[in-house]
Amino acid sequence: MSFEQAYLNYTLKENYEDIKNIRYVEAVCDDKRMENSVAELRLAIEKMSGTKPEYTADDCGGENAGPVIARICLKINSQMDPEAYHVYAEGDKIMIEASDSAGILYGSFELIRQMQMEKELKTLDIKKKPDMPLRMLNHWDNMDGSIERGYAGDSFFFVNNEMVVDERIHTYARLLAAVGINGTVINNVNVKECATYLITERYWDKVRELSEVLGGYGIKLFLSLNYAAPVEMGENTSADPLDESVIKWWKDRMKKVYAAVPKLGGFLIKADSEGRPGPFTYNRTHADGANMLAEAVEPYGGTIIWRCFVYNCQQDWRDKKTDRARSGYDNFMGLDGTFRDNVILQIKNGPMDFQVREPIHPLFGGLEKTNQMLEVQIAQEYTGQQRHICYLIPMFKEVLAFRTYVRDTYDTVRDIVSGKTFHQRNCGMAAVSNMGNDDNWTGHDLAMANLYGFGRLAFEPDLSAQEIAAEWITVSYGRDELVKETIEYMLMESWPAYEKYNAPLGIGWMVNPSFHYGPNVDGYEYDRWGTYHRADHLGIGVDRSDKGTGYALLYHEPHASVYNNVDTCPDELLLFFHHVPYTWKLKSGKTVIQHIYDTHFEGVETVDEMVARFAKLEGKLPELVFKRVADRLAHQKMHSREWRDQINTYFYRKSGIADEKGRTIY
Ligand code: GCV
Repeated sequence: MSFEQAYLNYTLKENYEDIKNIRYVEAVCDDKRMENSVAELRLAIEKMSGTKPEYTADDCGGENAGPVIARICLKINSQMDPEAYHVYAEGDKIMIEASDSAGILYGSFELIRQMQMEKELKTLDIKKKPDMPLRMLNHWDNMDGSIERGYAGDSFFFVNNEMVVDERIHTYARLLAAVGINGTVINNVNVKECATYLITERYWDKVRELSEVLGGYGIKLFLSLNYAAPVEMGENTSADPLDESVIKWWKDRMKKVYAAVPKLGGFLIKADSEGRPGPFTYNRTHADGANMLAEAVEPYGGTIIWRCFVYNCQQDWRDKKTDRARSGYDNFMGLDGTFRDNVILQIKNGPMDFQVREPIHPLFGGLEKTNQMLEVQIAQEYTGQQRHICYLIPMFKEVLAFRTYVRDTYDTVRDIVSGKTFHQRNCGMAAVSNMGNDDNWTGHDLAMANLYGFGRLAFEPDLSAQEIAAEWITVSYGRDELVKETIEYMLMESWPAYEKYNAPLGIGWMVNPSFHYGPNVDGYEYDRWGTYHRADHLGIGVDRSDKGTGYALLYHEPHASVYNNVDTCPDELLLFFHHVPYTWKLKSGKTVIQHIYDTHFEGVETVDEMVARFAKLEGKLPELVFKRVADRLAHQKMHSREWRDQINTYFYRKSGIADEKGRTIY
């Protein structure tokens, strides 16, 4: 398989004078990240200016040879924060200063970005430090090469149960580092068969090699772990976290693993969820399980990232007292303060499962004494599977900006996962990856904006979604105004449009079973009775108020009261929190049923507008990119109509209420 360079595809910039005289990159290279920084700068400048600058092992001294930028100097400045950088012009040079080589690498990519955008170099003065300590990708790659919820081809880490470390992996590391991602989990949290053996001798050489390639780009390698590994490997009859023989098994195993792969960051664990084993089998808590593993990796500086996506997928959705939305909170809230310091709880952005609209997970603001990571999904499992455009950065911005009210100040989700609220360092943000071995990495070329955007946002959450979109368009496709305007429109309108023709007002799901693609109101496989939406001929929505499941009260005030009261609950979450008649008047002034009809027509109209605008970019984008995007847009146009017609018809038939605008509803 070939592969493209995405936003690292540097092209010659004929009219950009600022880089034409750069002749030297100066640095003292005493580690791989420093070497890679030099290599990246030389490569980028060569491609953009036509001349490759020389490397000199210099300490950035030398005479100031005049006002024209002639050299780039990389210098360690121990006064700065970890991974932070300062890029500034001084006489004839651009200085990149950082306290460590990771900061130098990020500063180098910052400078390259500025060059890609053809910014004036002589006035450059940019100081940045990453907001979130951990900025990670989670791959759900299986060792046979398939990817769970993968929509961009097969795995580039695994082929036929073997690990691959090749040129593509090298480019992968560069793509991640360029946007500030500093950790990655390469295998599926649903650890099956062979993947259990990643912690055995069979794979150590490759795991170590990979950890070194990634380490050279400031990225820590993590693995997903099978909680029941001692049993699955036939070396113990139990995985009870309080059993001495189990504790010893893990300590012995980790000693060997870290001796072979000293740079391993640690492990990600999904336990007691969707068929995965976990401590519940032994009547133990998740703290018992996580702490036992944390103790085993602690001597080696390892971290255990433990997922809070714990729920009973066999639950009877007809039972109005059980509520899947409560599950994460109910399982973990009582354990707050009992986890070791090298444990991080990883929490999905919402209480359900990456739906197009969900409230924020109530564990954010609930947990006060536990390290926390936010988990989002750029794979678009429920948001168009990289066949529909759905730029998710606006959604992530909303999640990060959400005030939890756990404190009077510094209480947003962003504050929590940046470590400001509770003064933590083991925290951050993870995204379920959207990459595969397709030539363009993400299937849909515009889905690359989600990968780029995730990294940029985790590093610099003050950037707006629009700024990130504009930046990505320029670094990927140049500075043509029509290209920028059109793609920015498409990206910025895509999540709102998708929400409009998808499940309405926060109710979620409505997808075909298993694949989770395409409309099917009663389809979700874990609710085989088709009752999760509680729709009948009179109304729709789940009562999660104090009269229902009580979920609304899991938030701090004022959210608890706002969500609990049907009159104050925001429209976009109304059906998540309340059961109302179809004739219920929204704050917008429309009835629920009319809102459903209108939004489904509007969403399709936006897609039509995207298609029309995109057609004008023919000849302005690389031919292959234009063709690939046009093909996917044609599918989205057809498929958004399928969504519109199925949802509108379902609710027309159920409610018997006609569209007041008299449009055809099949
Ligand atoms: C990796 C959803 C997906 C599963 C995924 C799970 C999870 O249920 O459909 O494929 O499993 O989330 O996040 O663990």
